Amino acid sequence: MMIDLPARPFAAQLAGDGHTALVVIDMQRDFVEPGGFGASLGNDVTLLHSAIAPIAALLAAWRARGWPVLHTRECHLPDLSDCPPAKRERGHPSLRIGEPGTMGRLLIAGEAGADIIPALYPAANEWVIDKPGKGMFWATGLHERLQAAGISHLVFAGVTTEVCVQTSMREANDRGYDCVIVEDATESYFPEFKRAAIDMITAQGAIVGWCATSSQVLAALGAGKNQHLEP
Ligand code: C5J
Repeated sequence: MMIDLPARPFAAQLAGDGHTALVVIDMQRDFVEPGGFGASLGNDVTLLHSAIAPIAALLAAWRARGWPVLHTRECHLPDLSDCPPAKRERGHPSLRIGEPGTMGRLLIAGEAGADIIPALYPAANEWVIDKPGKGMFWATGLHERLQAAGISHLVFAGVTTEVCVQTSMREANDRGYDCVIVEDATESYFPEFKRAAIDMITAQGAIVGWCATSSQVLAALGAGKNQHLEP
């Protein structure tokens, strides 16, 4: 069963019956809270906070239907063997990846800062994908897992729009997934980059995918209904 979704640049469809996963990118304390990696780069982390409530609403809708949810965390092994110099030595942060901050070592798996913020914490049955890159397919084995689960459509939320969300969505489109980004459920430290990223994704006839608001997605799903109980 397909579900019609009003979207930009034209109407999209989502696959029903659990074939559409909600993808929540990197809603980690290290990006969203003071003292983390995002702040070490000089960013105002409060700019990301408006995405939290829309993501929570999407999570509730997916959970009510029993549809698949996956969360990603950008993080590295404690010995940094999966963090190339091309990433670690980039820019002029006050602290680099792996150095100790107020929430533990920055972007290191298992540290408090690398975990998902409490408001959006994964449920026990949800997938949590630790990724060393910006894109969610690099070095994660995710494509094979999605294929095995019969997932064909992905709805994207999270941070930051033009970095890890956009990279993951482009990687997903190249692998054959139909993708929608949820405009109010994604944020950037740079509002103009968010706008530009969404424009690039949706330009040229949805060259990477579609864009919809969380209200449009929730309305299309008939939020709160459990599709398995009320087909
Ligand atoms: C960044 C991300 N901004 N999650 N990561 O480095 O977008």
